[in-house]
Amino acid sequence: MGNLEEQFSAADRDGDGRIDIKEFTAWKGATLGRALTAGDLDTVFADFVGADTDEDGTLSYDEFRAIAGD
Ligand SMILES: [Ca+2]
Ligand SMILES: [Ca+2]
Repeated sequence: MGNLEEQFSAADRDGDGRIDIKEFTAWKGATLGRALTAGDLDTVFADFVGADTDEDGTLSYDEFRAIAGD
């Protein structure tokens, strides 16, 4: 995987500068390199909600960085 900006760009498939839950789920699957299980999806959804600090239903770069960064 590349740096965090590259990961954000890769995750933001429609290029609108925000990562929605579908994009986040797809990115997690790509990161794990396998299909997500039902248990994975629960975790991914919890991560997404926890990361969405302004509760607008999408992740900005800063919000993404907070969970995907080092
Ligand atoms: Ca997007
Ligand atoms: Ca947000």
